[in-house]
Amino acid sequence: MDAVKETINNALEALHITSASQGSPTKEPTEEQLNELKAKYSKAGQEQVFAFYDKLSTAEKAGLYEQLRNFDPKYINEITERALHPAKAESEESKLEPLPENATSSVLDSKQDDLDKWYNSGLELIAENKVAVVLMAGGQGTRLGSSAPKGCFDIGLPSQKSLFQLQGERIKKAELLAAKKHSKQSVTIPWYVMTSGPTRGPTAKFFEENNFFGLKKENVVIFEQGVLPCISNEGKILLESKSKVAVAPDGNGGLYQALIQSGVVGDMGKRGIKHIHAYCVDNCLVKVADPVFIGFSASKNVDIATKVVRKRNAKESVGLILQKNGKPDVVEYSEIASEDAEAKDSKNADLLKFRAANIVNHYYSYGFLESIPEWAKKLPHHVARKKIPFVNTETGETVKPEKPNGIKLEQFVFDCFPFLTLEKFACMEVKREDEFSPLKNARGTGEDDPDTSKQDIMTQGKKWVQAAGATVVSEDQTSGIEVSPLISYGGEGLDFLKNRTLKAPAVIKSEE
Ligand code: UD2
Repeated sequence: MDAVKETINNALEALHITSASQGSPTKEPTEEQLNELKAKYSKAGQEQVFAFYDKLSTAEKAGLYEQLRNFDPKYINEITERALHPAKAESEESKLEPLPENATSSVLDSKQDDLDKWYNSGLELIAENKVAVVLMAGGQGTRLGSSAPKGCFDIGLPSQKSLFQLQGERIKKAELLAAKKHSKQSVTIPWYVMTSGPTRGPTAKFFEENNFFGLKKENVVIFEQGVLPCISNEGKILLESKSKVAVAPDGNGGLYQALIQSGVVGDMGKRGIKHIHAYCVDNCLVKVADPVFIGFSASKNVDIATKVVRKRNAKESVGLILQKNGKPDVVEYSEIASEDAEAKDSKNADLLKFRAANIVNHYYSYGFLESIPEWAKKLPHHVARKKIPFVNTETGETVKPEKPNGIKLEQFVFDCFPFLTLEKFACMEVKREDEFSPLKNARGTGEDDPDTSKQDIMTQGKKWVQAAGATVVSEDQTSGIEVSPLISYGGEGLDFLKNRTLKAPAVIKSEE
């Protein structure tokens, strides 16, 4: 049986798909190992996790031991304490300020030749195989109500393409544009896909079934972020069953540890990667490996750059990029004080003072990712109060709570921004209708849902083909044109449509 398992694991390994837990452990710990672990948990006041241990089967004992061995209960207590009672830095009440003008650039009012310069230098860096992409796809998409990973979601395009497919094809097109411009045989933009426990299997399967969306499978690396135990309101680690700790993904800030522990940063180093684009899976308009953004960030010689759009209104659920104590920072929508969210620009009362909306669209220098081990442990944890099903360790019964009974600890990907000085940070404002349409809510919500995602893609494609000289006719104004990313990355290369009349809705998937 082990030989077969070995063969399967080797095959998965070769496909860059290693199961996080290489099959569940079947070996029970020795008496000494068990007692050592029990002592560690008792010392941290977390001995309740062993409440049912003696009555478990051998496999269950091995599984629980293996899971508990991977946590440090003392560290869990520390981060819980810090998350629940953040240390009030002496200048905690310090004012939040928008970023200074010189830390930001806006595509909205950049000169065309700047945009062209950034585009061309970005394409050159891609052609030199120095650019990689990291996709954060560990979120569980609870608000969307779909059980599958968000990237698998079909937003209803005529092509029925998923978000993963759109993104994979944009990578392919960026490679082709760079190769053509620089007369290269082939160019590679490696795609590192971060998943979490719940999304790993289905994501790996979806990529396999779709043949990596036309990319070479050795250039698509699926890796997994860490998990953290769920904690009761009394600070106790919760059990999901008698033999399993309740855990949750450690937030998109878990990206940094995962990049190191999964060997992704090492792999980037081997490939000579210097510039990394990291983005959020649910934005159907995302410009993956955007040459303009890469060129802009490289030209500023920064460690981190972030794309923002203008905040829709004071209530929009987006983080706000700003400065705090002279450092770049982001205040999440779940943590912003309403007076800050509502504050108006001192020079223009029609504008929000804090309007640089975070869209989880970041650039990193390779050097910065190499420095992760120096600061990853300093990344704070945030508290999400949740209803967490658990086993009562006194009675042994499973409880499905009616109201939040505990917390999930998560890290935010932008919490490392304050580790930089403003000189090593840049911010690029882009047009919302060109680059941001998040899929957050279930169909029918009317905002940030599958229909708004589909509409934004079709409207963009219609704008592109009209700009190329085509005429679009349609029964109703809202129907648009889907342009395959393999035909056009950002609206370029559509001259073949000049003087053509297109009946919307339609898909442009070839150049005939
Ligand atoms: C995120 C941003 C918020 C704003 C908004 C815009 C963070 C912390 N918050 O809020 O500021 O930009 O998006 O749409 O970035 N993810 C993981 N692992 C996890 C949790 C999330 O990979 O454990 C990924 C998730 O798959 C997605 C991205 O991180 O690609 C953002 O996650 P979300 O959609 O849950 O974040 P949201 O909408 O609360």
